[in-house]
Amino acid sequence: MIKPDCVRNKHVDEIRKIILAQGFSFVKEKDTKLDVASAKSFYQEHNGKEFFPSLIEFMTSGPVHPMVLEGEGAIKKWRALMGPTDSNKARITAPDSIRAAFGTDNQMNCVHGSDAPESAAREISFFFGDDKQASKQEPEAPSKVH
Ligand code: DGI
Repeated sequence: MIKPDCVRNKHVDEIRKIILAQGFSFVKEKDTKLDVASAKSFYQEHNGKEFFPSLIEFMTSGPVHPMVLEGEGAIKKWRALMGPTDSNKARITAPDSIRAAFGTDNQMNCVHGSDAPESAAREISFFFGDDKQASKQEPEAPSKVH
């Protein structure tokens, strides 16, 4: 997911190009905005932490661009491409990462990535579960009338 800071700063196209150049393909993507309840649900594992209120405020401050990426070892590969959580640390330890290039600090860090297949499944369903295209069933063949 491209977060509100990077959507606001118009980095979506540039980040999409980086993603494609790394060999990922896009399965789904959309522009949307998180409301407070959705953001709290998305980041439920951080509920109760000292930074949680400001994280929710940031994540609801503008549109986000969730994407479903496909590729060999996609979860690990995307997390490496994102870089570490803190963009300032990323600039030192992972200078070629997206957070190093476009992030500001440990909150406004431009991108999110699922950290395991289970969270990827949950997060894909969170953003795209009501996607008509995704849940579209082949229409049943009409039964023949003899
Ligand atoms: O998987 P990550 O996004 O790299 O990191 P995470 O799952 O530990 O944390 C989720 C988000 O929460 C992270 O992208 C930014 C925010 N966050 C994490 N640690 C801190 C934080 N925000 C602030 N302000 N301070 C923190 O220490």
